[in-house]
Amino acid sequence: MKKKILILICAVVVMTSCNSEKNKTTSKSDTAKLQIETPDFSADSAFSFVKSQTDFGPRVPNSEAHKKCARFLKESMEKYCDQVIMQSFNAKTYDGNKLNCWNIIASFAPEKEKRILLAAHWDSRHIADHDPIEENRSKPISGANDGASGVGVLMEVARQLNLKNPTIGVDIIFFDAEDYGTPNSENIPGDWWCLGSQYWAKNPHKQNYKADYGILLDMVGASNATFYHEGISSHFAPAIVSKIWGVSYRLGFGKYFINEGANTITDDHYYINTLAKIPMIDIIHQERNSETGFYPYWHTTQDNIDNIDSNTLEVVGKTVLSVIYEEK
Ligand code: AHN
Ligand code: ZN
Repeated sequence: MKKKILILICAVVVMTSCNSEKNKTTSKSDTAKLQIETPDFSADSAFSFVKSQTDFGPRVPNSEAHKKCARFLKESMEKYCDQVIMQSFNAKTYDGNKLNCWNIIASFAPEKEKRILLAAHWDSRHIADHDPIEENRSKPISGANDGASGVGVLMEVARQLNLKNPTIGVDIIFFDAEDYGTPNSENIPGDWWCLGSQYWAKNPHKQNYKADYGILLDMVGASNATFYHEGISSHFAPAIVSKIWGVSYRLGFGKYFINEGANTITDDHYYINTLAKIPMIDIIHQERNSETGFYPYWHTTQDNIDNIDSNTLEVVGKTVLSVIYEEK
């Protein structure tokens, strides 16, 4: 009797192990198939890149946190990219301040002719001027979404490009001083937003720098973000908009990347299009029913790491990576 039970147990063990072996094989080949269609992109890694930035505190130009974060971004990108250039410059603000700034330019295969440009801004806004609570409006923001999210996605993109090199060359620029524009309550004529991209467009890191096109990420980390065809993007680079929204739809991200027009935003890509003459689109979270047209915590103290959703980072990262790997 005991022997019979033992045999039975052995048989069950062998059967289940065979079975699980079979399942393993099936799921492995499934994964391999999926990998061809969707590139590897770790949402957790991207999230931790966002958190590392916000852990420094608000990255307002001239602050200690800003300086420390610049160093962190430089050293991180040096691990993944072939070349990193720190482009330092001074910028004059709407209130007569002088800011010490850096555009951080990281390149893959800088010698290649055919290349694309990816960008996000790494500074965070000095004032939460859209905060519902009056006392908060003079405080700086954490900028987890507005700034750090785009940079975090591009850091993970860089980590993946280092693991699996694309055919084309890629430049990743983290622009400084995008968000030091005039307070909501003031109207001071002048180009006070996007100071880093304005500087780079007039002083590219390389003479005769060329890229086929560019992709800007701005506010790509909120839950259920909605990315519409932004106005400047559709005006200067309609074919790039179609390409990117098409890739995203094929990956199953149609809930995020919506094929409808939306507001025109003065963002870094405006200066890359008009001054550097590189067609660049903006993947930026807009909402039809919010007061500002942006996500509800825009330029408030609530734009912090607690309101970052790694699913959104993943959707954007996988879309950008697929676009890059499809370029030959
Ligand atoms: C304007 O509100 C004119 N531009 C906003 C661009 C921006 C600010 N993106 C992030 N923060
Ligand atoms: Zn902003």
